[in-house]
Amino acid sequence: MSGRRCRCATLTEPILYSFRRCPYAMRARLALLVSETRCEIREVKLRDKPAELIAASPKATVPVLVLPDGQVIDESLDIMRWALRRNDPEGWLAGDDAGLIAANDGPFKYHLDRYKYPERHGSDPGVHRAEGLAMLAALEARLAAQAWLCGDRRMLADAAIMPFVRQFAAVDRAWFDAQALPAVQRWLAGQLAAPLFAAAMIQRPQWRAEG
Ligand SMILES: N[C@@H](CCC(=O)N[C@@H](CS)C(=O)NCC(=O)O)C(=O)O
Repeated sequence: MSGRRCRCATLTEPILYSFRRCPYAMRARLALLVSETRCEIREVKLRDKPAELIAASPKATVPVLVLPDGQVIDESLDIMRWALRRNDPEGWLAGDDAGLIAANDGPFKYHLDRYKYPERHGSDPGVHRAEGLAMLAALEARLAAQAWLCGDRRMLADAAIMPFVRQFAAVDRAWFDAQALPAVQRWLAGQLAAPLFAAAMIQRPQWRAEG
């Protein structure tokens, strides 16, 4: 949480600056939906960020949530936890496995980026794919023993990590499907098929300030 406050016109519901395909924004939207938090979702383009987003959060990453009182939350996990502390009908906060999420957001994301975008990083994608796969083996071990990362139902860790595994899988779907990761593949497919994910992925036109 940045502790910043937005000097904007009085809001009646929170505003989420979001980018549909961003995995961080995706997990924020999943938590906002499951917590039944009404908000206005403003779809932005990363190459054409609105001034309102930058004014609210100068680091200008998405997602950014601006609350009706002007408080700004500009870290996806903080948005998830904020929303779920308000209302947590599925008990997601019981599955807030900070260690697992940190491994995803740190090393797994590092290897994902260097596998997915070798030209940006000057990286060998095969090396980083292998590192990512080794990390997925740890998830496989958990998911072989229980249906979800923290137990027998979806919780915060599942929603926080899934968008990154989805990206990893999508780089080369045939290769991913051929790996010995049956539990991870089942876990991913289950989340992608869920109505919650469909709701989180609704397409919206690019938001522009009126006037
Ligand atoms: N730690 C941040 C990371 C958010 C992030 O890096 N989002 C990317 C998009 S997936 C972004 O906005 N990057 C800035 C840019 O591309 O200009 C969070 O969890 O919210």
